[in-house]
Amino acid sequence: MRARAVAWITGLVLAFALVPAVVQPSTARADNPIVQHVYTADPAPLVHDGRVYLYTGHDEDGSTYFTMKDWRVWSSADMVNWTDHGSPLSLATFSWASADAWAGQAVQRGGRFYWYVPVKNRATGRMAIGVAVADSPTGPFRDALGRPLVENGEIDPSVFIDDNGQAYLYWGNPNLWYVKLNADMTSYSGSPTRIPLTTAGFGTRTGDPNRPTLYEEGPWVYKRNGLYYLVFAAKCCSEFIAYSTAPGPTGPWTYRGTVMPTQGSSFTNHPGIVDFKGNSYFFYHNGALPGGGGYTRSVAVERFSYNADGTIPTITMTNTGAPQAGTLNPYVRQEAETIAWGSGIETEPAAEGGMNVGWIENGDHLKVKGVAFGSGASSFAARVASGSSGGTVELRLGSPNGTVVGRCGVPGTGGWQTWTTVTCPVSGAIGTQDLYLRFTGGSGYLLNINWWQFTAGTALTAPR
Ligand code: FUB
Repeated sequence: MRARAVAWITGLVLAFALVPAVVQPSTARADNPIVQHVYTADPAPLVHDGRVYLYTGHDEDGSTYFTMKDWRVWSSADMVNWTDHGSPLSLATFSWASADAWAGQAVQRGGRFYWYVPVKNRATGRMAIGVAVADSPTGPFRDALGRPLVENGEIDPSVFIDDNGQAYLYWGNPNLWYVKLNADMTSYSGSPTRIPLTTAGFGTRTGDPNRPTLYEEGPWVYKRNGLYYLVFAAKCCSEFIAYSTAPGPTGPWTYRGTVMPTQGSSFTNHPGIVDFKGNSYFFYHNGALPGGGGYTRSVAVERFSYNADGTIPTITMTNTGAPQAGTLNPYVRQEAETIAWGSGIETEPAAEGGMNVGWIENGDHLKVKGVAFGSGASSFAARVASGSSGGTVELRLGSPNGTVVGRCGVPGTGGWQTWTTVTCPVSGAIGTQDLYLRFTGGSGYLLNINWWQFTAGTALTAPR
């Protein structure tokens, strides 16, 4: 998505008009949706080693159907600054898959990461569940089996590992299925079992005799305080998120009501719930970006607290998102693709490894939220490349037009992946601030940036 800054802000205002819960006048306060430079859908969060990893689908720009070809991974240590890890899983990973990179979930077991996804089986033309495996939460992922794990034409796998080590795979639309996974996480015991879709278990749908309950798709299963939760997308095609609970992983399920009402311009929604750093978070998707809608969705997050009896409160979509869980340390290397809000930028794999921010034009910016400068920074370093004549990285506080605390010139380096490190003095960066990297220069693409880092201390030279 190569949104330009002005069109972006105009579109943002329009988009927020579509989200009735909260209307914020300033882009500076917007942290939902989580990602601005591509459309994302079907969130599946996973907490690992002090970070939350977010596995999503990827809606193509201008899409008019669920023509999805790859999945994306993001991660955050604070729920507001999200690092883009690119696309370590795509249809091409599964030699037997032809289309429909739809809603999946990744789980960890025994130091490995297993990502369960629905895709269309080229040979049968039916939807099947594949499983990919990696040694790291960000991949690279490879097809674990070279064939579907299970196939019955239904979608949206969710995997839950109980305290006793037994893992369960749930999936389904229009039915709801489970099967017990073996400890290898890539095979199962017994046959897929259909969970009875009773109105007591999954609520009452009116108007569709073929679907008497609210269950539609997108199951998300977990356990909290001995109670099993099955959160799901309810009632196509203006979906809301509902949930059921049970005393065991296979039921019997009791319908508990709405988690998130129908809101926004996407006719689907999709749940993901985790606890992180002592709080609970609900992930979902909507159509809140410019150009957004039912096939151009974006993932967002809200913090919530369970009621004392374990029920889930009603959660509404906001554009402010979750409060920041901690601060960001500017005195260690930060990836440029760690972003709270990006305007006009894109990302791509960097020749040096990881991702870089690119397609930067005059006036584009990155917001990094809650940067803990403490008693002050003296200098800034950035890893940059430019296949043109370069530009300037302005370091501003509070807003894209806020106080300038540093300016770093970037020369042409002879190529968009020809990297060099530039440094410049910094003055006035004190306390905890929202940092904006604002890019200026001539016309066309200016520069790429791979990472940045401040040095603590007192500046000898004021910014020019
Ligand atoms: O993203 C494609 C499909 O839309 C997912 O599999 C469903 O859950 C719905 O979100």
